[in-house]
Amino acid sequence: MKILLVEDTRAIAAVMEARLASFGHEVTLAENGQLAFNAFCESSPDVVLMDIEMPVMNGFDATNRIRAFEATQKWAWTPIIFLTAHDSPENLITAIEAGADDYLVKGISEDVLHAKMKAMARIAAMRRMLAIANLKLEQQASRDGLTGLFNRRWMDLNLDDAWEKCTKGKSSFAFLMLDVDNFKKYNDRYGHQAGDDCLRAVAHAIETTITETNVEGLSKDAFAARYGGEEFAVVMPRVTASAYANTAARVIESIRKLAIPHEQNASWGIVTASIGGCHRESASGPVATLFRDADEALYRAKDRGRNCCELVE
Ligand code: GH3
Ligand code: MG
Ligand code: MG
Ligand code: MG
Repeated sequence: MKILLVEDTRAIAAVMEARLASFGHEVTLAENGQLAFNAFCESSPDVVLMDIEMPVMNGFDATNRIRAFEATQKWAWTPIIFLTAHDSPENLITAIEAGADDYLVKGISEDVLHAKMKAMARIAAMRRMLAIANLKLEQQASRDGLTGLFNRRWMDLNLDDAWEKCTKGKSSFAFLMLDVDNFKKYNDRYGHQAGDDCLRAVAHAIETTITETNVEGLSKDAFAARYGGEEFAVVMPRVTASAYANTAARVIESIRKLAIPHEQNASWGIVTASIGGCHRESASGPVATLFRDADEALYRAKDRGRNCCELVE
């Protein structure tokens, strides 16, 4: 376990550090609250043993700063144990009120220290597992199970967010709706399993293209999502009109390039998609107008014969 030991009295620090190390823990030493806070941010320890009276910054203030820092992070709570000179109920109450989880008397026996650290190690291990599980759950909740792209729920949340920021900053904004052409016929001809594989490949092509345009600086913070069924969406905050048109053309081309055979898709013989898009020079008004405009444009692209982009300025 990684322990941050905060103690200004050298003799006490040396004894405790040696003991903790002999139990197999990795100890980082800080001699005041300020250094403790810095060390905390750098080394993310599993537990903090915190002296109270120290120069520069005392243990209460350091605990406050650590808790404030943790509040900006996900699922962060590191046990902080105050080191006090005396065993008294007041000490416990003060420690808990100050944001600590327990206190230890400095002259504590080796056995008790060992046992307390064992209990802390169990909590640390559980916390790590919980953090990993939470991260996995969050990823699952934001991703579409079939394609791995962001799902509709995630898109809605983040689209609203991005739109609001661009509205405030009067920044440009673009939105694309993509629909795979004659996909019902694809399923009918090749089966649903093949249909699923096709959607995965299409999703991957879209995502790769959007990543490339972000890397190239053509778009910034753009993302793709599975809108539902064989429909996908691309959100592009702060994008120029030409970059938006360029990205739409690239996405369509990346799907053609997959060259997935589709005998019943007009004369092309491969899987294609149509795109309807809209671009705002300066974001304003309700976000729903983006969906409406892109959707209408998509219908026009289908009417024009599919395998093309219909873009509104
Ligand atoms: P259009 O060119 O006008 O878009 O024609 P289309 O056949 O693609 O459109 P339609 O809406 O008639 O059919 C969409 C099809 O997409 C029907 C549905 O079975 C299929 N589909 C939707 N989601 C999935 C999926 O997750 N897997 C598979 N295999 N097929 C799906
Ligand atoms: Mg002290
Ligand atoms: Mg459709
Ligand atoms: Mg379709």
